[in-house]
Amino acid sequence: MKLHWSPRSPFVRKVMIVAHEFGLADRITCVRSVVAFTKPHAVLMAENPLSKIPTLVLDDGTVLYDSPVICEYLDSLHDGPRLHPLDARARMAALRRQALGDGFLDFLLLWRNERERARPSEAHLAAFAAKRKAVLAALDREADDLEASPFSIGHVAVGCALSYLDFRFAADDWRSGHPLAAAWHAKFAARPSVRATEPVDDL
Ligand SMILES: N[C@@H](CCC(=O)N[C@@H](CS)C(=O)NCC(=O)O)C(=O)O
Repeated sequence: MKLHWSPRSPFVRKVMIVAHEFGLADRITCVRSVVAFTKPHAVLMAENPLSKIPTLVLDDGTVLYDSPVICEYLDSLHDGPRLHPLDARARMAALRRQALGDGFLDFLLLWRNERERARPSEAHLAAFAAKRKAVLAALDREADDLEASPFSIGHVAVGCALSYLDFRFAADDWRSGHPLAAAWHAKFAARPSVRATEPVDDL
């Protein structure tokens, strides 16, 4: 399998964490693909017209995107405990948490782009800050339940989003005021699959 990949992308990291959890990383050939909102990637777009990573190309040429789809595919390739539970209630909790983590990442990426513009929009920056506050408060409330429930795709997404704060918003002291989320994240960060996929600013 070929993965359009970057060591900086939190969405790619979700995929690689799933791969490492189940011993699938060796089956994936990572191709460094440099993407940016403002620079559509012509080669990548031949496989994913959205010009986004992660994009996975299977050996038979089938193309899969985005990260939820790729993660669910990888989760079908092993006999271990599923990251996408079959039980309806547990599955909805896992998928909602994935939506929360992915949605958090979506606006963190937009925030990063906005603050790098010559004249950032104050309204956008204020909206991102309000959402950050609400998401972190929600995660702190959920932390005990995250800890108590089996590791799922929701844990992967939430963990990657919190780790992305450390990577790209290093001045954000998000742990203060959110001790339960911080404690949960410390355990997440210690997993071998998470340690094997630390982000690297390689360019
Ligand atoms: N919903 C997508 C989001 C992927 C995404 O936004 N990836 C970023 C890199 S971290 C990207 O490709 N950005 C390039 C662009 O938006 O043009 C997923 O879950 O895979």
